[in-house]
Amino acid sequence: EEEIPKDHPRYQDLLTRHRIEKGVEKGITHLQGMHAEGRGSAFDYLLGEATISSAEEAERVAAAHLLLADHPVLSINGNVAALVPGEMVELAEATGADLEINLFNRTPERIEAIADHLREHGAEDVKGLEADARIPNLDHQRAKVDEDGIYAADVVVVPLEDGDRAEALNEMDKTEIVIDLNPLSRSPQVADVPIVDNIIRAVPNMTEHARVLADEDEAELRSIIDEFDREAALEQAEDRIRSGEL
Ligand code: PTJ
Repeated sequence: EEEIPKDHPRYQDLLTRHRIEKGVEKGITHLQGMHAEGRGSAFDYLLGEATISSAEEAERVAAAHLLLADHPVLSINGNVAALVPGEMVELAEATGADLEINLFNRTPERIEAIADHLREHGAEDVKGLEADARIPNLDHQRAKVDEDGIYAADVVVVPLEDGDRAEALNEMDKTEIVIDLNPLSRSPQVADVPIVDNIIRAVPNMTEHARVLADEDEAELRSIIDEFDREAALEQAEDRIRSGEL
């Protein structure tokens, strides 16, 4: 990371790419994660590589949900672990959430490598290793969850996956916060709170909002949540991408 000059016009993009490459080398990120990164990078380019106002608002709403939750869980895959390990640990600490590894390409080796990586970044308790429960109506590896983790959660943060798990979690009546640069991918389309932003910007913003909102009472947090319009947030992101106006 030291090799990338900070004043390079595409510094953040290069940094992201570099972290994913390192993740693959370390056995954390799946090779498919590089394709996922390429997709994300293209959408980020169209968004001006900046947090648009509807995403900023969604990040604040997400923080309010996490603070109000009885049992919030942040889901971690190979891309998330490579890109924002320390930032996820900080968000978990600021909101009292658990961290749970959940992989599409699940192998014991990757689970171990990601758990170690999160611990190196300060995580004390990492869930997802037991996988003693199943998300109903989902027939792939992402269905494997911890009974006292995602299975029991009331609010779940689901970053960087275009898939059917989001829908299956919705059917379990969980509140879902999705981080995905593509507003048309399936997960943000079904999320209660779609955050169309780069995870590199989104997670520190959510932590910052959580710290600011930590002392608010329940009624105030509820009103922040009630004022949020998920359709409008998705629409603003799509309009921005289609218009090319930054
Ligand atoms: O680690 P595993 O085995 O669980 O596999 C994880 C990947 C990411 C490989 C798997 O979930 C996958 O293939 O995902 P998709 O279908 O490519 O979806 C990833 C979504 O994340 C796409 O919609 C991308 O636009 C989006 N995305 C990629 N990078 C970022 C991003 N969104 C926000 N921030 C990013 N940095």
